[in-house]
Amino acid sequence: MSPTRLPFSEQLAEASRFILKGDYFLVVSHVNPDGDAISSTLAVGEMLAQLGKHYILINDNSIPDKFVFLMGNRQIADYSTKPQLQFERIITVDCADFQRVGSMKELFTAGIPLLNIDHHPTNDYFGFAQLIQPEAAATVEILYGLIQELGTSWNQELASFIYTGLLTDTGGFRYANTTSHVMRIAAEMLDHGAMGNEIADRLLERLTMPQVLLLQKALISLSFALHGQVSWLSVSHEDIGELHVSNEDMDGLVNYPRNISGVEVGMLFKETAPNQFKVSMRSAGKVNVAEIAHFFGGGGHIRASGCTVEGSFLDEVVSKVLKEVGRALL
Ligand SMILES: [Mn+2]
Repeated sequence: MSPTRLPFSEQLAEASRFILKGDYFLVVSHVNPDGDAISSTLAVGEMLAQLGKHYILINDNSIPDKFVFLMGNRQIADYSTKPQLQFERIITVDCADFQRVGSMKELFTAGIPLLNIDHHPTNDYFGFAQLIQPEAAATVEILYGLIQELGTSWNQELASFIYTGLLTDTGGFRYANTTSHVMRIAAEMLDHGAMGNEIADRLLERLTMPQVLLLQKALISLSFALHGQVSWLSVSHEDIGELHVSNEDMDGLVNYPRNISGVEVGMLFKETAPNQFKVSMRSAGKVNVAEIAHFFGGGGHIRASGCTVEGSFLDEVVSKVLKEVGRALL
């Protein structure tokens, strides 16, 4: 596991050699793709296109409707439709470990050259070559460096991809990862024609009706523990099914407990299947929630992480997680 990390400039040089040497690429990101995953996939596709390479962009899931406007005439194939694949190299983006690609991991046969581009501090350095910078706010911030390294040129679409990943992984340029470097790149992307206001409106402001109806139900479950330092919401498997909510419909829910003053750890318990709960955790700063998620076999960042916990009912899962959160708050 823990790797000798090359200086970023050497990683960039190695990554560009990896790309220049190959001809047929498969570009993949993680299950339930978010703005950074989708934008990174599309940005790598644009780089490969400019370099005259053959490539297929693919995800284990279909792309959520709200991101479709970004794609233009590009496609990200849905692996479940069993598309025709011809490739000799794989590039993964925004995946902390190879399990994150979902069922596509069956394509990761021994010996296939794989370049792992990611910003998660929990990245396990899988693959043949790595371009990993845990200080980066988003995988697209790393791709900005790679684009400079390869000398591919900017256009409105490529700029919009980079801008989108920065915007979504920084919560709209608000989280602690919003560095001056992030803002400088974002400004440069606006100069290259990124449609900043449209991207923010579509990805941060707009709500779907199922999303608001689910919020209405979820708020009834609002709970507190440890003298108000921990708060959470839960959604049942039944509600998810009845309201036909998608994963991205549930994205912002964890922010309600997180944003309450005095709360150090905000959580969302989603019953994704009977007896299986996906837990999203957000920290106000005192607690490293990546460590807690890791304890349960998940991962993520210091202030934002997730894991899946089994249990026959919600209270059982909540008490398992609360025990670890309580320990971290000591
Ligand atoms: Mn990311």
